[in-house]
Amino acid sequence: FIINVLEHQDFIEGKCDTKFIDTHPELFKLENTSSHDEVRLLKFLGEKIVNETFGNKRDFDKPIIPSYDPSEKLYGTKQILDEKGPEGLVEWINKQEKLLITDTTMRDAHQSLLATRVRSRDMIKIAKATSHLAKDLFSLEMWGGATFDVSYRFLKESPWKRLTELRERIPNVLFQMLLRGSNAVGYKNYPDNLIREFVKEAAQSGIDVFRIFDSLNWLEAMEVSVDEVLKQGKVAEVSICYTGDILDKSRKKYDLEYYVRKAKEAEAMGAHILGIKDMAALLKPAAAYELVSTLKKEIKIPIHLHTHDTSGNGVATLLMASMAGVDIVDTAINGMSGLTSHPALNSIVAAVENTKRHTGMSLDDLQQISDYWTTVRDVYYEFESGLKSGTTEIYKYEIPGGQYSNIKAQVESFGLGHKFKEVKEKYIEANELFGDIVKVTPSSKVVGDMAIFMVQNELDKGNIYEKGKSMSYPDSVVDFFRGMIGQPEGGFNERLQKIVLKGETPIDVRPGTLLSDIDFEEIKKEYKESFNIEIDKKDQLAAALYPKVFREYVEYMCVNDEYMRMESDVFFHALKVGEVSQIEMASGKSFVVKLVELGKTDENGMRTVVFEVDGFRREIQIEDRK
Ligand code: 3PY
Ligand code: ZN
Repeated sequence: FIINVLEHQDFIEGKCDTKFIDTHPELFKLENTSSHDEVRLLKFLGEKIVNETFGNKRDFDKPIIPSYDPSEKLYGTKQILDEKGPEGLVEWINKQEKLLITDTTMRDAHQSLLATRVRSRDMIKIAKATSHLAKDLFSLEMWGGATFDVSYRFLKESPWKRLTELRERIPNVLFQMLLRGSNAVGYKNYPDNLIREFVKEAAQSGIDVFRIFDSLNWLEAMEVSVDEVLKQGKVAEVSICYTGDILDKSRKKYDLEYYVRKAKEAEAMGAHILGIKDMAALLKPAAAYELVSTLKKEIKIPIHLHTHDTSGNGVATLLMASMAGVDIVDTAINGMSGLTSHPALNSIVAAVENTKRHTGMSLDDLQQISDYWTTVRDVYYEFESGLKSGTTEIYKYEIPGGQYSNIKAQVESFGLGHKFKEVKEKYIEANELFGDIVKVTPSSKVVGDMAIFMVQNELDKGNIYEKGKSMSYPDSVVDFFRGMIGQPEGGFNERLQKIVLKGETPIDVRPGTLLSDIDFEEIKKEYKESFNIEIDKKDQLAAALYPKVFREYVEYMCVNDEYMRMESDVFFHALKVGEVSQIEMASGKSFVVKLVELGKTDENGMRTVVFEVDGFRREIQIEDRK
């Protein structure tokens, strides 16, 4: 049959809303009465096959979900928080001699290794086993950072649904998210009412620990988020980003005294836990010992250390921090650890066994979870960064884990692939020009964009003040100098600021105080008018945070299904010729689909793809866009 819907004029012109299909039942009078679900599915697969995979696909092993005792009673950190509140949890943490462990596999590990592409399906399948086999975890970081944006933009799934589904399956371990202070889970400052509503909804949907940071370590910018987390009765982990090298006494700006001062400010703000956020893996082992042992004397709240393994020194850093008395450390299950990701969870557990900091976790159980992820990871091979070994050049460039694995592709997209090394060198120079700032989302993007701009325009520290006078700078750089990202330690480079702003006066207050409130009713109305749908608070928040991305997601959903239940090998690579797969749709209905053959492209540029669905032959024509 021909899929009639694709040929309807309204569809071609994009004038579809969620009622489009319901109001045109004639489009579905197909031979063998194919269902809507089936039509959508074949179109999805056909598109991928004709324009991406051509019916080829690697063989992937099936991930094995480890067995566990489902009758086992689960009582973990989540129950401690729910029963005793954040203060009770802090008291419990302070009493522990064991090293507490956070697993970042479901958030930062794949954000840093696989461009944040890991789908909910793969997390949900291992969720129950994780709740049993890793029941002694302190927390699971499974939300925030880039996951929100990427879920809608690339995976076409709702991050809210991920949160709810995981919460249902993991009732015993705290869920943790990364919140970029006034940038929430985005790249710019948002109005205060959006930050508050977002925190409230996230807390009510299952987030327990909010790791809050500001990309310039400007604590004022975190006040609204911290206040709302406290109001929600959840755990506020106020984080200070680590940059520079406290062991290098010639670098004065970010010395030990700086971190002690910031930690005390965080404690005074009402933080339950202090996070040390070493996003670029710059905290060397001996520095970790010095920093943690000093902070343990200076503040009373527990310390949670986050680092990456880009240099190859990550495990050593965590072990030295453990010896200095750090309370909690971030790790990733071994199959998803190392390099731009985090130090390996199982390895840390093994390293502290039979010491007073032993975690109580079972290496055999953790191995099974790691094996699952190793197999799952294979399907995501096209998102791997290609980095093969740890590199100490990170100490020089100070590029965060996620950006380091990404920047090569970004540089290539500007046609500057051959100048990659030069861009990295300019990253150092751009940072110096900005007065040595903390580099983490979104300030790291400012430095990265500036570095690329400097290479493109042959700018350097010497010539920028003359040659760069008449140039217009990347939006992120302009925003930074306008004060829209916040106030950097030590202030702006005013000479450069004048060149970039060209007469505009920068702000020196928190941008949130100048932004008007988001009108959620207005957003609701807009979606009602455009798509004839009622969107709830979660979707309204997504629309406010990412107006374009969320609108495109809703448009996509108008003509496609939600493929959250589809296996990732099919989602990313469709089927190879001859392959048979049982595919589950959002409605719960499933089809047994076989890719029979791929026809030739006809004179109108259309290609026929032949499937068998539940034993019936189906043909679909897809535009060949190659
Ligand atoms: C994020 O902001 O997403 C980060 O992971 C920063 O390190
Ligand atoms: Zn990180």
